[in-house]
Amino acid sequence: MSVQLWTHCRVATLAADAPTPYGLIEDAALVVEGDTLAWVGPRVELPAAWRARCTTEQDAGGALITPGLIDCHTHLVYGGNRAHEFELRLQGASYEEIARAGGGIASTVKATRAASAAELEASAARRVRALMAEGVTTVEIKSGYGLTLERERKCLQVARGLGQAHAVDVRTTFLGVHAVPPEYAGNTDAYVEVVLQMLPVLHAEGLVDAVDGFCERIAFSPAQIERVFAAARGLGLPVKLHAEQLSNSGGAQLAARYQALSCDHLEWLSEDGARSMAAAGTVAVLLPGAFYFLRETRLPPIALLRQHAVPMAVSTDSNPGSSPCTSLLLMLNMACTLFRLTPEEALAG
Ligand code: DI6
Ligand code: FE
Repeated sequence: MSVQLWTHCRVATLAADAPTPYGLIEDAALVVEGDTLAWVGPRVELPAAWRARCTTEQDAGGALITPGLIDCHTHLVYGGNRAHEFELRLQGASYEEIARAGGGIASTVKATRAASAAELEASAARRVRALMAEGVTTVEIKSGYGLTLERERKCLQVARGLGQAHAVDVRTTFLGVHAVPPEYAGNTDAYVEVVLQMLPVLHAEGLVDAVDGFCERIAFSPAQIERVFAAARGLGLPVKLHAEQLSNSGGAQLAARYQALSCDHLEWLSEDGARSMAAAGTVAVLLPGAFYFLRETRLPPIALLRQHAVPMAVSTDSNPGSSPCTSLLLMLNMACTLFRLTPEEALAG
């Protein structure tokens, strides 16, 4: 097996107990055995036994090496685009108004339903490759633009296929409760029943790593989300939630009661919500892209998250409506400029 020694690099280990910011090692060495990182540390401390086993030596050209980046919240499998809505918003329409008028997520549902699996795969592959070019090694991909069993399955299969076709780890999330599809307009509870039927089928097919929901007055109520969460946990699946993005509906407390992996967006998070997340170990996923593209003015309560030691993550929310973006590095930048995270918090996130 090949054993490679990499030198002439700085390494940000981000180790929690490191004595330096970023866990930075200035003159570092890495040993890569097969596809495993076998040793990392200051070059002068490389054990002679490891040095002797190295079959090749690589010059990293003075690069800064970080852990692989994780984009933990994307909706990157979809058809069409929403450029027209961007223009409408610039003319003064809000995201919520456009959604209520039948645009928004519903318009992407229409375009996604009309697209073939091959078309969805081709457009999503471009987005995945853009993320990978910036160092992303793990990407979470949600469904939620199909909203029938067959179409949600198609999108989740495309997502799984992207992980097989690219050198990236893909985690899939079933987001059946994303929007009420047109055929159930005015009958949200009946649609929730349909989602409850889809979940065990898609899970049995190995297509679901986690379950998400959109808890908002233009989407699903806490009571409706809770039904889906109870079913997910009953199947042993972890949950996460789009919570407190446009209003405070207590989604964070609900998610925490179901030991959610994360609550995402959180511009309207309350102190009680932050406390619940801290107690449950739920991560706060910050999405500066959506904040920026929707021209929001209310910031997520970063000080509150720090005060209660809620772990923070940063993600693209890559989607055609509220965050048409495939640059996680830009999101790290915006997490600092817009949300005032420190660069170290942003990179760790
Ligand atoms: N919140 C979001 O950020 C995305 N979904 C959601 O529930 C946006 C999806 C879209 O506008 O297409
Ligand atoms: Fe989202």
